[in-house]
Amino acid sequence: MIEDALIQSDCGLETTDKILAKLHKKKGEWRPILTETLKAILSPIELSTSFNLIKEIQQHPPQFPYTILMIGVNGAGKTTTIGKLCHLLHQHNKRTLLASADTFRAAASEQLNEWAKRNHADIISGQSKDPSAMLYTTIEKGISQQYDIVIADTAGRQFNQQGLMQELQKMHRTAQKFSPELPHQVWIIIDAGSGQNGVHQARAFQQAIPITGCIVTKLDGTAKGGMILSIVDQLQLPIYYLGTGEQAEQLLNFNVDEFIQGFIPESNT
Ligand SMILES: Nc1nc2c(ncn2[C@@H]2O[C@H](COP(=O)(O)OP(=O)(O)OP(=O)(O)O)[C@@H](O)[C@H]2O)c(=O)[nH]1
Ligand SMILES: [Mg+2]
Repeated sequence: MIEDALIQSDCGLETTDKILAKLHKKKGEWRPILTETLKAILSPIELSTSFNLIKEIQQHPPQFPYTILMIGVNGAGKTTTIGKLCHLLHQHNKRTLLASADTFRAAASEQLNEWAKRNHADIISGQSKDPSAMLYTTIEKGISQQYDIVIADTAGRQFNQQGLMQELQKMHRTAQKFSPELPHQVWIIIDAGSGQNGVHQARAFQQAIPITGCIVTKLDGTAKGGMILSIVDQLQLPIYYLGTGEQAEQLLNFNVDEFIQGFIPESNT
């Protein structure tokens, strides 16, 4: 029964087997054992529970703006999540500069511009068709005008589109031209509804570009979020934020204990 529940929650076969093996080894009430097992799986990313973007910005050396690349497949929620981050940053009086490096569609820039305007972020858009050139110009301005943070929106792409994956590598190299520390973060955005496919996406993107963390969106839908367990179990990627709706405030910090509490059913049915 637990096996069905785990698979239905998108834990995936491998991670489900691992959890079941631990449950079978130990005797006693299943609930505390399951809690302990999930805690052990999530232990490599325990620190992401205390991740605080505002503190990170304050603590990193000020010569460069804190720089984040947002990547992922089409429609995962990259642009929306950037909008939510702009909201958070503005609340903490941080000056944000966005790079609209999704140069594929005019509508992509408009959407990001809209989020920027509503949340008092500045944006560079439309100056070049080359995403790397856009990123370069943005970081350059970020440095000269002493922005706290630069966030780059990228076009959605499928991981088998080699040319587009190389474009991400080029963007990464472009950021590194300023300093080997840049970009400070490369975050992959994953739709919770994509289930185990989300884990494949993260693995494939990870092979192209050094991902530093993950944001899982659309947890307000029917998805149970078990894929978070497999992302951590199989890829050891930290989860930094969860998206729980389309509004600016609907972004939660990831918290291991809260996640486990929400994941384990209240009663043994
Ligand atoms: N319910 C819900 N919808 C979300 C969430 N995050 C994003 N969305 C919606 O998902 C859709 C796609 O979001 P975008 O932010 O445009 O996704 P994207 O990754 O930028 O898409 P592309 O640029 O086309 O690759 C939009 O309708 C968003 O409103 C979330 O946490 N919950
Ligand atoms: Mg987008």
